[in-house]
Amino acid sequence: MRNVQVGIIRIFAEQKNYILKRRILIIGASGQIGTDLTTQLRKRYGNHKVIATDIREDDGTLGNEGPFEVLDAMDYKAIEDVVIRYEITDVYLLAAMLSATAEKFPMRAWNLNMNSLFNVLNLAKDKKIKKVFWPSSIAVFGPTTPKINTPQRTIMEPSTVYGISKQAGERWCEYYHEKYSVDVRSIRYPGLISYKTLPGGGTTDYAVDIYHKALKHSKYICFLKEETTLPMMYIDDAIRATLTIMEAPEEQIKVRSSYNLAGISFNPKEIAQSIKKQISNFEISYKPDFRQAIADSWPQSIDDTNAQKDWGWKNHTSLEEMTSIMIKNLR
Ligand code: AKB
Repeated sequence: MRNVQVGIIRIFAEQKNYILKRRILIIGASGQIGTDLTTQLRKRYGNHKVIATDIREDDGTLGNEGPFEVLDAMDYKAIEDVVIRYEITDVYLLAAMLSATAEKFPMRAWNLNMNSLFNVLNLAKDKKIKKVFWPSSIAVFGPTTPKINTPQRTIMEPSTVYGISKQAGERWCEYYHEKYSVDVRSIRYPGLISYKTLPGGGTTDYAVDIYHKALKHSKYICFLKEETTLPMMYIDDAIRATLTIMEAPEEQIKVRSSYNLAGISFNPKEIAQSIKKQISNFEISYKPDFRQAIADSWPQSIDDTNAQKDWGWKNHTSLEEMTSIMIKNLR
């Protein structure tokens, strides 16, 4: 009995120590997820405890709020140096090449997406950091995957360079957790929609670009066909999911590859209709290109029962709400 009590006290003391000492490193902080995530993490834990880094110089946004460093996600020594200097405990690795760009530069995409992950997983394996967040994607699924309500565990034969790298990454995350007890947590993000950054080489990015063009020119030429339904999510929901999974007690995280996450599903015709309600002269036309094949290989909707059960996930923002927020802020 006494041993159990001593054990519990020790776990609480360790947890308290970790919370007090928590220092966060974000790699790829200037991208779509990083821009919003850095601000939210700084609000939660304090500006000086969240170190934003990116391969590009800061444009004055993140560096004004707190520490910012130029950092190459492929450079293990440089990452290790930042980890030691700032006494980092948690790393969010957001640097990656997205689906459309990765089709043009397969080897560069593979090298960036995989080597950056190994750099961070190895730091955790060697106990230099405590916790890792790594984003996966609906791109891990492929043409042979069931398209509607795609389950957590199902056929996964991705047919894109990006999808292959994310699928391999998921296997490595699970492996490092099983073999080396690395506390790595991950979400399969759907297409994300936000207003703070411009589209960054993804296939779902049409759903960001469409708002910019609607406000500027009242028209948009879509590179996907009108009926191409894809899983999507407003950025605030995605950030809330990321913070929730990272703050959940370790034993609640039962999936160590990556969690399915459902938001809203819509196609170009439906998003255009929601924009037209606010910009009545808005017109959409369609000119599908190579990105159509990528979109056709992905699911239309996602079953996220595991995320709901394990760490209480629930999406909030609807398509209509998202359209109002996007138009108001971009205006
Ligand atoms: C992309 O379109 O490449 C990304 C994704 C779905 O991961 N937004």
